[in-house]
Amino acid sequence: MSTEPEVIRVRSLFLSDVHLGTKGCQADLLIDFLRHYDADTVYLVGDIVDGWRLKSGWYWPQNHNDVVQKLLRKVRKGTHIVYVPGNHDEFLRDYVGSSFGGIELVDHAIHEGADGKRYLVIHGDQFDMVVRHARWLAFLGDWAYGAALATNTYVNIVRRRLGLTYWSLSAWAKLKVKNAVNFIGRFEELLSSEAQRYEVHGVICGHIHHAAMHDKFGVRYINTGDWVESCSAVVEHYDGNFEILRWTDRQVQVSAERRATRKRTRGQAALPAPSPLPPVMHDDDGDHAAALPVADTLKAALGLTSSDRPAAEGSRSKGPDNKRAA
Ligand SMILES: [Mn+2]
Repeated sequence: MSTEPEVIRVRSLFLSDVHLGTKGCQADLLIDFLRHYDADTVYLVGDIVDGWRLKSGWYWPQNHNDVVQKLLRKVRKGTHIVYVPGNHDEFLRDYVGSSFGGIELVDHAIHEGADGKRYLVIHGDQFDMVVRHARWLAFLGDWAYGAALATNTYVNIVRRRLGLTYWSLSAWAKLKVKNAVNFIGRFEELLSSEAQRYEVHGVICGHIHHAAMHDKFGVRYINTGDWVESCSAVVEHYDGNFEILRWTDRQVQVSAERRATRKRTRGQAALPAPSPLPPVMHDDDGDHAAALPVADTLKAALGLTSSDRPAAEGSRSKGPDNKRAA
């Protein structure tokens, strides 16, 4: 097909904070990105599906489903996909050690780069509480640090039970604009020290929706950004170099290239128009494997299945001679 983009193959691809299931998710841009990039290994670094939001109101448009199908298709074509759940998709933390459609769910991962350097791959929400109270914790020492990490998880379990949304560090930091830079710095420093604790060369994370790559804190710090605002991803090329890609920038370039291609194609001798094909699912890549029922699986994992199912038909309980108490 003439409109098929030239695919750039990379060694690894890191994505986080896609927030499927929310209106803010830039699913179309992500689908376009996934058409342009293929990788040996894809790491999904948390908050890919927003379980918190889905639980309070089901929102699952076709293009969100397409993102998942696109990833599953990559698995079928040989890509190794590793999913490290974050706080918004923490319901998947119950499934760590298993896999979904070939996507491997893990608590955290150690990525070995082309140059042999090792990186801790973790979402990063585990450090919210520590970032918030960094000064106190530094004063109180290791014990308090450990306690804060535990409290972070506990507070959010309680909030979830109460039906409250996850307390979001990034949203909170944004509200306190003056301090946002400080919070980002603290987060980066903490994640870097976590990498040192693991005795690896760096950390690859997400969570704060702020793509970055530097060595300010003694190890390499890489944040993949998000697909709500910045539409960024991190790739590792075959030479071991990492690169942050911002698809909102690239998108402009890509659509210009596409327009140019279309113009060139139009200039060629017109061929008789082929008869239209019947629509085949929503996968335009000629892969006709049965689509996995992603929405049903998500509902089941979120515990939404039973309440959403209509009552069984043909039930006698509605019959007039049924005298059982309700
Ligand atoms: Mn997060």
